[in-house]
Amino acid sequence: MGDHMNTPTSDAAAGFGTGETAPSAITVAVIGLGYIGLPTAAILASNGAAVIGVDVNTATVDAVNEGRVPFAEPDLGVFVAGAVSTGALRAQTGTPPADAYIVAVPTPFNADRSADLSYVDAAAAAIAPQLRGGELVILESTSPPGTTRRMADVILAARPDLSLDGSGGRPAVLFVHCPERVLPGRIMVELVTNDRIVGGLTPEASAAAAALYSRFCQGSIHQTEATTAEMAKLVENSYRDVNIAFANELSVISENLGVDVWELIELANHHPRVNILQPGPGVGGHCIAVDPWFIVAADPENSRLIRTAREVNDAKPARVVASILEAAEGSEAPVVAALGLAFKANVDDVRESPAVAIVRSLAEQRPDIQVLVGSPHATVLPRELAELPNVSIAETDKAIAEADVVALLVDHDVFREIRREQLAGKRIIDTRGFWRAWA
Ligand code: SAJ
Repeated sequence: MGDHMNTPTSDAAAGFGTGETAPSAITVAVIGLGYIGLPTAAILASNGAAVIGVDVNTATVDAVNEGRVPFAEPDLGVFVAGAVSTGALRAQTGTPPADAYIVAVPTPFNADRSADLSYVDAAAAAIAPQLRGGELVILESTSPPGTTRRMADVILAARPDLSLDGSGGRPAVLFVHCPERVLPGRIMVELVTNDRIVGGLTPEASAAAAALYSRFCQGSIHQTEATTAEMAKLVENSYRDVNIAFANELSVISENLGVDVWELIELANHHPRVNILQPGPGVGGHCIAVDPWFIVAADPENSRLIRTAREVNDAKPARVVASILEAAEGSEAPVVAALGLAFKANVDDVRESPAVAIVRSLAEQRPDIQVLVGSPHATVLPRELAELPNVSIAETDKAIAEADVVALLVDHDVFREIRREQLAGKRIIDTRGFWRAWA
């Protein structure tokens, strides 16, 4: 492991860019034009590569070919429109021949929380017939340990005339894992400024991938082997999950002891080696709430802390629902204002959002409770909530005015405008410590 850390760019990298000279012409196929694939395709196309974006969704392909972006991400539209207009970027549904392939397809989890690798397998099967030898095949999708090797196995099983390392006189294909760590909302900036990890199945593969990314990445590019690179991404998000779970566990213990958890954490954090994160209504999003399970699945017996952290964070929404129900006791036909639906502050993304889970559970358990959702970023309810008759969306001030119980679920900045008088006489469930100064 790590035996070829920081190896200098070798001859194998020739053609993939970097060095003192200007990057040579290269064709890159980016498979999967989602939140990661499309920005990567656009930035490569803006840095001298001829890029072909590949997606199964014809609406996505059409949008890109018209220079449009099918989802919201600052600055991405400018890059895509520019690259399409110069001919550096185009999209299609079929996988073409190319010098390098970047696979950025979804890796969701199955009902048993094992990873669903069917999209990776499909991408590998489509790449295999196009290879001649010498190409880079890069997996960017967040993946369980061993997935890069699995992708290589799928491809080399279909192409026994090729190899990993040129053995037996068969041309080599360069397989690499290169995890993305960009923050949605800042993708076009962080693609350029973040450090990257490239983990090849061979040192030559790592060096070639480092050369390709150096076309646009201004951060350090760290070379390692594939499983370490796969684990690095999972470990970063698990580290955060475990630390948030510690804060969430403290919030439950503190409530039982009658202690203000935010004051407790603030005081403990005065210690020079203590830095506790903030408790909340649970952990959401499509990364931190998902990735730790890939580690648990890889070694269930030895990942007790990581699994328990997930369970602690996943248990938090039910705890919030119980607190809201307790606060609603005694009101006839109670009205609850639920403030915020997103998975975190100041974004509109509701994927795996604990706030959505809380509203849904509350409304399903108690049809007699009216839930008014005050959500600055949403004008319609997400699908999970839309069919519930006792949930509706309302302007925030109106929701508060009509409520018996006000539950703050997301710490959006706009909620700072809520005045103390508006909350007078209301029972408050403040999952983010937003109003603790008023307590
Ligand atoms: N949260 C808390 N308390 C905290 C911090 C966060 O309850 O003190 C909650 C948030 O409200 C949210 C969840 O955790 O529900 C996750 O939010 P986040 O801001 O911690 O992370 P994400 O999911 O937006 O992005 C993460 C980032 N990873 C790390 O910080 C290690 C990002 O760099 C990754 O690129 C991204 O996951 C990803 O794509 O994997």
